[in-house]
Amino acid sequence: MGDSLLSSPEYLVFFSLFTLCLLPNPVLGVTRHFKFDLHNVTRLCHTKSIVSVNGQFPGPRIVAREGDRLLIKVVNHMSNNISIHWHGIRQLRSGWADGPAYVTQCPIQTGQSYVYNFTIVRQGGTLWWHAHVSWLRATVYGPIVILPKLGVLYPFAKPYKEVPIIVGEWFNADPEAVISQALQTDTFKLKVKPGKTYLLRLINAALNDELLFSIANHTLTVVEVDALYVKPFETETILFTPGQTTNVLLRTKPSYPNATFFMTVRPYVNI
Ligand SMILES: *[C@@H]1O[C@H](CO)[C@@H](O)[C@H](O)[C@H]1NC(C)=O
Ligand SMILES: *[C@@H]1O[C@H](CO)[C@@H](O)[C@H](O)[C@H]1NC(C)=O
Ligand SMILES: *[C@@H]1O[C@H](CO)[C@@H](O)[C@H](O)[C@H]1NC(C)=O
Ligand SMILES: [Cu+2]
Repeated sequence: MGDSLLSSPEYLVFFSLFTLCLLPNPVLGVTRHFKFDLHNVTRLCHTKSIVSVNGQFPGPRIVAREGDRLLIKVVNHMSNNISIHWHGIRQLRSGWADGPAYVTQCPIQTGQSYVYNFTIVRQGGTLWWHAHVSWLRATVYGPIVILPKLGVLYPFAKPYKEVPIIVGEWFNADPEAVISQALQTDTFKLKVKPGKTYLLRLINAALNDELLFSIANHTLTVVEVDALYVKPFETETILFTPGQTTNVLLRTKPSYPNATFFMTVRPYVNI
């Protein structure tokens, strides 16, 4: 009689491809440990206290390679109950580490801790983490940088330097004011060398604003969106919505001594 389904070569090829795709490949991955201590801090000359991780705002940067396991111990020293969400991480078979309070876990109560345990599978680029309880997301967030596996190259030319840029909102007198800030600085200036390629890891951590990002007299090459590498394309302006991340290449001018170019971020306004 005819071949049975199981002995059909097409089926076998299909099946083995399928299993290859489904199994995460942690062979080269390592386990990375992080500790997040949640406290109140003051910032930007105001006595207003905000919640932060390890006293930093924006919070600490998580840097890992595709295939790595992350063990992140979050200790809550505040009066609020809290949980942390790893925005955009696929959480294959680790849904309980995703973080939304009352969805995948109870919030971490005052004085308690919780260890998030997950592996980064087939993702690369930039993501971010943030608090996932009420308004705390406004100040509790930071970047997740996912590098390729050891020995694997980016699917584009190696950049001269990498710069994470988190765009958030700061609520002082003007609640609509949007500030752009590099890690650990209040105003953001990027000093660059001529004729080099910089990889900008852009994160929109604003609560509500779609943002337009551009650099005067320069085009940007988009190489990754939401931790997936894309076919590179050029654009003068990036539009990214709250929660979105993107990696772009910035090629600096070959010779422009002492020139300054404005880097602008503004909310999209539809009048
Ligand atoms: C932190 O700041 C908030 C708001 O200002 C305040 O209610 C709280 O008591 C402070 N302390 C702790 C330990 O959370
Ligand atoms: C934190 O959670 C506990 C247990 O659900 C609850 O009793 C407490 O009121 C919560 N604290 C705050 C500040 O919401
Ligand atoms: C993390 O999860 C893996 C897979 O479920 C498990 O083998 C490991 O023991 C966990 N580690 C910790 C510290 O919970
Ligand atoms: Cu999110």
